[in-house]
Amino acid sequence: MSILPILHYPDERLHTKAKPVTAVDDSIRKLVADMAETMYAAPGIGLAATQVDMHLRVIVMDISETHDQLLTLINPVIIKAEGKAEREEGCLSVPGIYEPVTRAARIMVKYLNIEGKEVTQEAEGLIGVCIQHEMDHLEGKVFVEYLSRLKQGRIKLKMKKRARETM
Ligand code: K2U
Ligand code: ZN
Repeated sequence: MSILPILHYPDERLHTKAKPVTAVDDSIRKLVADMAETMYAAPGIGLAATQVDMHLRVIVMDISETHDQLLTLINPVIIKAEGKAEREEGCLSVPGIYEPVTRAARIMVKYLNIEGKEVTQEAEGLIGVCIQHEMDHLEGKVFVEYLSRLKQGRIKLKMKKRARETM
């Protein structure tokens, strides 16, 4: 397994729309293993393939306290979304920035698991927010795009300054 580099906003590659997985094969299982190692090392509770410059519809998540409950979502589709809920969000691609985002309070999501089996499950709270956040990444959307233009501009400048300082 490998720890993969995570793209940082405003890297244009974060705005790539991910393509569906056509077969849950060894290459996908290797990608999932590398994404999981990368997520745990960050540390984070979710990671989309887009963030490691792999533009396939794959998400890994683990919101457990013990960091041993990995959830893999392949070709996820939200089939129902209800209510509204605001929550402060962060993002491994926008380190150090935390801002409130309003999303659906409850969702029903259909996806393929790591065995290639179709699963449909309801999600709310932190897992619901994380799934919506990660699925945005697969669409090429970063959570700061829900903020005002002014805030987005300030964050972009801050991230570009930080990138220059670490060169
Ligand atoms: O996409 C990512 O960068 C992963 C996020 C997942 C996430 C974002 C917002 C809300 C929940 C999950 C990272 O894990 S950000 C780190 C983090 C950790 C705990 C709670 C919230 C954010
Ligand atoms: Zn993110």
